[in-house]
This record gives sequence, C-alpha cells and structure tokens, in this order.
Amino acid sequence: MTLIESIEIRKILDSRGNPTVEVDVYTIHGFGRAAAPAGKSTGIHEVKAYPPGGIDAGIKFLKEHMDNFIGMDATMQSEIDAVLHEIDQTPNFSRLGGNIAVALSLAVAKAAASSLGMSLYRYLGGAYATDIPKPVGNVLGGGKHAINGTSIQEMLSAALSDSAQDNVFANAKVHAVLGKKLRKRFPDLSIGLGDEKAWVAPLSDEEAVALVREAVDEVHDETGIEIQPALDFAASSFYENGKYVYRNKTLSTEEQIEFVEKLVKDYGIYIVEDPLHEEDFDGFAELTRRIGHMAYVVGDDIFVTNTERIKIGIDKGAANTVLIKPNQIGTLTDTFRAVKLAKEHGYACMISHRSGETCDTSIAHLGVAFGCEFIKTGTIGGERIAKLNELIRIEEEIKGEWKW
Ligand code: 2PG
Ligand code: MG
Repeated sequence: MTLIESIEIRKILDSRGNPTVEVDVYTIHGFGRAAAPAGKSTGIHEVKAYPPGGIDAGIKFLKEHMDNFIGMDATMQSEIDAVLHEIDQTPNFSRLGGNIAVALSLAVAKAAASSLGMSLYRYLGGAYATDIPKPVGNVLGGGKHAINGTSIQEMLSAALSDSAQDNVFANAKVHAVLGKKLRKRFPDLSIGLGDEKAWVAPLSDEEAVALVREAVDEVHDETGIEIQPALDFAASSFYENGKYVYRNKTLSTEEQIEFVEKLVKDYGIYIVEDPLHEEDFDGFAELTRRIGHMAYVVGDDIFVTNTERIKIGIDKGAANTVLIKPNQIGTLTDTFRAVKLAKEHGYACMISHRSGETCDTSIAHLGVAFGCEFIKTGTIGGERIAKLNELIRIEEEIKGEWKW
C-alpha cells in the first residue's frame, strides 16, 4: 500500500518567475506532490540549493539515482532521507541539490499520508498535534527582497488570538491599513511590493517600524485581537567589514545591539529575527541576555535549521527561537531533528516560507505536526495565502474533532 512505485520530477515556476523543482511520488494507493522554495537572503551555511551545473544538473543526477527509491516504503521517512544523503555523498547536498532533496523528501511524506488516508499534519504529528502556530506575516520591508526599501528586510505583523482564521485575517488587515497609510503619506508616489508582497516605501528603518506599530495598534483597536510587531533584520545582508551598514547610518556590533534593544523597548517588538550577522553567536547571546525575557530572539541564517549550529547556539545562550526552513537543510528528517533539539532545550520554533515560493502548502502541515509556536508565511499573494488558507482548513478539521 505504501510502497513507492514511481517518481516524477519537473521544473516549474516560482513566485519570482524563476525555475524550481516539483516532485511527484506515487505509491500503490497514494500520491504526494511537493515543490521547493528559494531563498534570496540565504545563509552561507545552508545546504546547496543546486549542484554547480544548476537545476538541470540536479534533476539529471536524481534521475540517474531514481531506482534507489523505487520499492522503498514511503512510511520509512528517515530511511528515504538517509538514501538521499547516501546518493549525494557530500555534507551539504552539493551533488544532488538540497532543493531537489527537500522536494522529494516532502513528496514522500505526502504520498505516505495519502496512502494511509490521512492529512499530512496528522500523519506526521499524530492524534494530539492540535495546536496551530500563530501566523507572522511580512507587511513592510526591503533588504534583498526589494529595491529601495528599508535596510531591515522584514517588518511583520504577528496576530496572537486563539483562532488561526482570525489571525490570518488580522495580519492581512494590517497589510491593508499600512497600504492606506503609505498612500496618504506619499500621495505622489506609486508604492510597490517586495518579493513577499510586503509594502516597499522610502522610509527610514525607524519611521517604518513606527508606522507598523501604528497599523498593528489600529487593527487591534478595531478587532480586539492582540497583534504585535516583529522584525527580521536579515543582518548578514547589510553587514560589511565588521559594521552594520544602513542607508542612513553605520553601526558597530555594540551599537547594533543597542539599536535592536531600543527598537524592542520603544515599539514593543515581539519577535526579532537575525538581528546580528550569521557568525556572531556571542553577539546573539549578549542581545538575548538583554531582551530574551521580553522578545523572541530568532536565529535564521545563524542556525540554518542545522542541529550542529543550533547546538552551538544552545551552549552559548544565543537566541531563544529557531527559524525552521526545510530547504536550508534538505530533508524532512533533518528538519524534524532541528525542531526536536530546539524544543528539548526550551527554544521556540517558527516554521518559515522562503522569499521565492510556490503554492505548496507543506509548511502549514509541518508547523502543526511539529508543534511550532509560529509560522512565517506572508500576509497576501497567491503563494503565501496557499499556506495561510491551508492553516484555516487544518484548524477547521481539528476544531471539528476536538469539541472541548
Ligand atoms: C528570511 C526569508 C524568508 P529568504 O530571511 O527569513 O522571509 O528570506 O527566503 O530570502 O532567505
Ligand atoms: Mg530571515
């Protein structure tokens, strides 16, 4: 029933118009399809998305090794993921490509779930996986995701009610309210959207943070839902020669820590991601000492969903939350191990999309299955709402079963 009969791989478009991979896995009684996303502000320690010859070379490599997977049991996820490592034979998927590995790995899990007649979140998480992560959505930004935006890559809205549906709508409302504010402030400019459909406007970082705080508060007043602002600095992308180079200022590490601390205190920032560059475990630890009691300090590029790097962070007290991106590490099993390690040490987890996406909904299921506290996956846009709407469906299914 769950034996793999055949696998297909193809190139499809992602939300930036670039090629990405989609994998189909057929079992005797089931089918799973998954596509890989693509990062732009990628961490240097992520696995390689594709081998040196690019996406086509990766697809060719998988096709040459496809026989290894045929006849395997799709429910033996860790064995399948071990075969992905075996055929690649490098520590960072530089022959197969992590994006190809992750698409296959996720498609296998979906095929297994489908063969058993189960939803992916239920198959992976079991009967008690009933908590829905709080959605955190990008509403204003810049960095590598937009031309002429803020230096801070993402300013986000985190809606925190008990209803995933209300939260999803609240974040979308913050996006809309912010749009109106920007049009009023810049009547003669056409305000654009970045890669994740967050607004892009000629504001300084401080002005932008203040505006997001205002929008969040307005939507809170209107809906009664608790909503807090969040930031993803993606600080590695503007770290040059030991300094943080903003459009209007250049900061040393100590000054950057002070700046982040001040923003958190002045604007009640609830979540701060990648406030320092990806090798600065000590800086992360110092900042966590200062603000860890009042904010989630999230490691993305510094941890890259990699247990070896998360371990270093745990030992040093760097951050208190791990960003989880399956394609940073290449397989579902490695992703699960990262979540497990984080949770064992009291770290929270935020599962995340990438800036280049497809309509694949896997991360909505993984977020519930793995008990992640947060899911970061935008507020609007087809490839973002695919996941948000899936979250609403999952919530409906869970609430239908759990009447108390
Ligand atoms: C991030 C992500 C997603 P990218 O930095 O957290 O928002 O961006 O996919 O470009 O790495
Ligand atoms: Mg990030």
